[in-house]
Amino acid sequence: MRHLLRSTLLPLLCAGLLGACASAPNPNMAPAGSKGVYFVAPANGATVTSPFMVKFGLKGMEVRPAGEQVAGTGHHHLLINRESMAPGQIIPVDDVHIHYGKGQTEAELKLAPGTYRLTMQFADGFHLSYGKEMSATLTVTVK
Ligand SMILES: [Cu+2]
Repeated sequence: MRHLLRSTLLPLLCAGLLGACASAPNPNMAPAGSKGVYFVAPANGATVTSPFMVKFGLKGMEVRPAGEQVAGTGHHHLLINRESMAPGQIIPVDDVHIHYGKGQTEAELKLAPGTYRLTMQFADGFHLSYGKEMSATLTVTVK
């Protein structure tokens, strides 16, 4: 009986999970489209100890330090407990909008214990958002 449950329910469970992935893109995987961003680390739903490393993945565009607007390039941002920003919106500089304007592709993040929504947002050399298409959001718990 136990064996039967495992062999019949597991594929069903996986199919259900895949269905969920289709509606909400996996923030840890390069998107299917020609461009996008994704978290190399941490994993969505992970529990981490502060400080922890955040690693940024990028597809279809190039990282370049801030200061100049060059087509097809930009730098990473991390928005804490914020969703993606509309295309052309300037990303503020404050505690919950962190700029990686030197062109960093990874960074150490210090957060107080709690559960957070982290949004990667790619933006051009003048910090103007490339919009939802160039963002990824995950949940992480800091213990
Ligand atoms: Cu910026």
